Amino acid sequence: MDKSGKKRKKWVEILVVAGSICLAVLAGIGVANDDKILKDVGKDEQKENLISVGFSQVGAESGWRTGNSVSIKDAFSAKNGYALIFKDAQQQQEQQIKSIRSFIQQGVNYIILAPVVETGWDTVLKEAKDAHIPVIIADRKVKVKDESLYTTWVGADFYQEGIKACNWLNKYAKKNGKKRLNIVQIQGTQGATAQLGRTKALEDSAKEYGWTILDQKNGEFTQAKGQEVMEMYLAQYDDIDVVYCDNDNEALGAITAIKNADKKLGPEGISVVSFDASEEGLQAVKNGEIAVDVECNPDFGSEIVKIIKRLKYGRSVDKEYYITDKVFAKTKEIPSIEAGKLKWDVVQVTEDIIKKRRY
Ligand code: GYE
Repeated sequence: MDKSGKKRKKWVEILVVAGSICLAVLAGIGVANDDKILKDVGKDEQKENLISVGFSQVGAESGWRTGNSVSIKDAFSAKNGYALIFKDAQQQQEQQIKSIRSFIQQGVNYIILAPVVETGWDTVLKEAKDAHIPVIIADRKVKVKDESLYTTWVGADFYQEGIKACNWLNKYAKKNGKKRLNIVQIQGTQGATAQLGRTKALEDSAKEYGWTILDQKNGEFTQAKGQEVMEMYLAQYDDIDVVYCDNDNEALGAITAIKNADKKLGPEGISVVSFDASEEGLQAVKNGEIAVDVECNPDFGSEIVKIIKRLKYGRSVDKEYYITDKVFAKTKEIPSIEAGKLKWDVVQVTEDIIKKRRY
């Protein structure tokens, strides 16, 4: 080899060595960065075989809904072995249908659907069934021609919740010497199971106890709408005894409207009946602003995890799973209530109960 050839070889060697050092340093940086990035991620979380779950949520209209989203996110965490795709549909069924189609396209293992309304799901659920993806319906129900289009449903008995509220109201009216009641209802989203069940219970009870339903308008389960509807009622009627609100957010809005109109809350003025028993709702019960609050517990993420585990291990599941609810009031002047053959003790709201509320 001539002199220049030797020189070239030396340069090549230097470059190779320098290159290797660079690669090693870069790799080192990479490792260091990975460690840093993953420092708070447990070994379990790094497992690649997470179960993928697509969840289509109605929106964020109420304290109940927010609590429900937290419950599902907590239960389907990576730490628990799940990859959750969470989609907020902002109250729109079309958004939910789009999300379900994207879950199918992504080939998720399971779909959870919290449907905004009961009808209009046949086509998209058929698509999920054809793709062999089990669908779990959460909270509100779906009405489909073929029930095999979904695997199971988890939620509350909304009609029974309404009957519980009305049974309490009947005892309360008697205690306060009221023979007749004039009631206005602030309804939830039209066509949602919670609205349908609570409305039917009120209508059936009005017939049974001889109450008058003055009006029923949609408050969309929100505080702002609840207030707006109550303002309309107060402008139109001067003989309202009770406002029956389909959830706590509407009740809180109605209370603001009643206070702004300088009307009294309670048996000498307008009594507020509500559902959910969220932390804010219970606070209003304790303050004597809501007369009775029938619980609707949104914290059932871990129930759905159990159902999915059963499905994963090839076990059968029931078609319906009911979540049980309590009844809350400021005092125990009405100690218990009944719905059909069932009986519940009324729970008196304490600071401790409010503090422990998760939603
Ligand atoms: O009562 C209300 C929410 O479907 C049970 O929806 C649910 C209802 C709940 O927005 O607060």
